[in-house]
Amino acid sequence: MASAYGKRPLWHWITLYIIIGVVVYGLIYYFVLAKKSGYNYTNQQTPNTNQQTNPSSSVPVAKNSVQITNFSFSPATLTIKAGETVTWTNQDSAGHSATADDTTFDTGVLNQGQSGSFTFSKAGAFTYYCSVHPSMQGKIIVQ
Ligand SMILES: [Cu+2]
Repeated sequence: MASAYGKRPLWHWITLYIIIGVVVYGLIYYFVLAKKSGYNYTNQQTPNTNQQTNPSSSVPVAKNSVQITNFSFSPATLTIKAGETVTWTNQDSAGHSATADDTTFDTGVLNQGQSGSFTFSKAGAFTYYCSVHPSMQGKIIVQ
């Protein structure tokens, strides 16, 4: 009698624990998954907009730079807006300058790695050349 009473509650307890365990685990798993999928939706949208704004915001920084390489200005013609600054950087081992035909600006002779800048306040087309090598020519269009 005593052993029969002792075995039955044990099986009941084990069965109860398994059922409760499965139900509780299932509920927790369901809510965690539902929350995670909810976060994933916002997480997928936020990095996408960040990736779209980062490249476009880095473009204007390099927009108004002219590289002097292989005895030429690159780009040879640069279009900017009034009030913007153009920076010339000499990549050549030879010295170069960016000197305006109408003497509006002159960077002076730049050695390798050196830069010169000029801020264009007025609209117009400004042709320039290298004072060391006059055959090197470029153009800044200010809108
Ligand atoms: Cu030059």
